[in-house]
Amino acid sequence: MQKTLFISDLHLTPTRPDITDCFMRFMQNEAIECDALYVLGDLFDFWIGDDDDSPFARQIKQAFKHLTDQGIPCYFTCGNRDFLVGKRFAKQTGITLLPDEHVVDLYGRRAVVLHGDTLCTQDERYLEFRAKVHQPWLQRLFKCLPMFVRRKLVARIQSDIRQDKQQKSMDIMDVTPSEVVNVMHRHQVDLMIHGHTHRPNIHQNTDSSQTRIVLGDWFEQGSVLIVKHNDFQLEQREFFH
Ligand code: LP5
Ligand code: MN
Repeated sequence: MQKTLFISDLHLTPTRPDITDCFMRFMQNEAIECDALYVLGDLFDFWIGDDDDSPFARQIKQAFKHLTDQGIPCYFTCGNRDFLVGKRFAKQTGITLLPDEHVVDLYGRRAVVLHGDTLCTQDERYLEFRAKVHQPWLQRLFKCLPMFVRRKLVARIQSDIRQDKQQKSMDIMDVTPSEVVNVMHRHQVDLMIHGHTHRPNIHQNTDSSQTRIVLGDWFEQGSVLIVKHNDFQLEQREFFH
């Protein structure tokens, strides 16, 4: 049976081996049988650079390499937590890096795929922050720092901005409907697939016949979108403790 799989928002980290185990099982048993795997951002809790050669980083890279070696194409869109995944990671794993917005053909139906953070246009403070950390010169500078300094800096910034996020309303952190329409219109598609908001759902707009599929996060269970011909299923995968 032909199927394409989509995942996002795993937030993999060495401190959550239950998530990593579920991901490894998914890669070995499920992804190995699909036509293509799309990872739509936030695979990692934070990615500090492609030169991360820790056992944890190696384990994840190896899982992708195994898949792509078997001829399964893997596509990767960067999220707001792993925007430093780059060419070296792609080369080491065999994945294909996608731009922020990308159109895919899913068994004859075209869909725009993206992480989803850029759809939240009301979250102005986040978009300002995003513009800052996406500056190439700043990224180059960050990658020159020793690993332990990068880790410390990230932990520091994460704890500094946690309060800022807690003060935001749920509405501000959801997608802006008009931006969803804009992006679909720009790409001339009636289907959008994204993650980021952690609000898994299949939104069907009956007026415009547009569909927006939101992937789920991997905090308490795994979450996978399975696409077959004209069929979309959001499924969960259990964690074992
Ligand atoms: O990921 P999630 O769902 O928790 O929250 C996101 C937005 N938050 C982020 C931050 C990341 O999670 C963690 C980033 C670690 C920083 C590492 C920087 C290393 C430097 C690299 C340099 C190349 O993306 C959150 C959104 C939420 O999604 C929903 O959409 O609201 O956004 C924020 O909380 C951001 C704050 O609002 C911004 C606060 C401004 C603070 C300014 C600090 C300046 C730091 C400059 C960096 C050098
Ligand atoms: Mn995100």
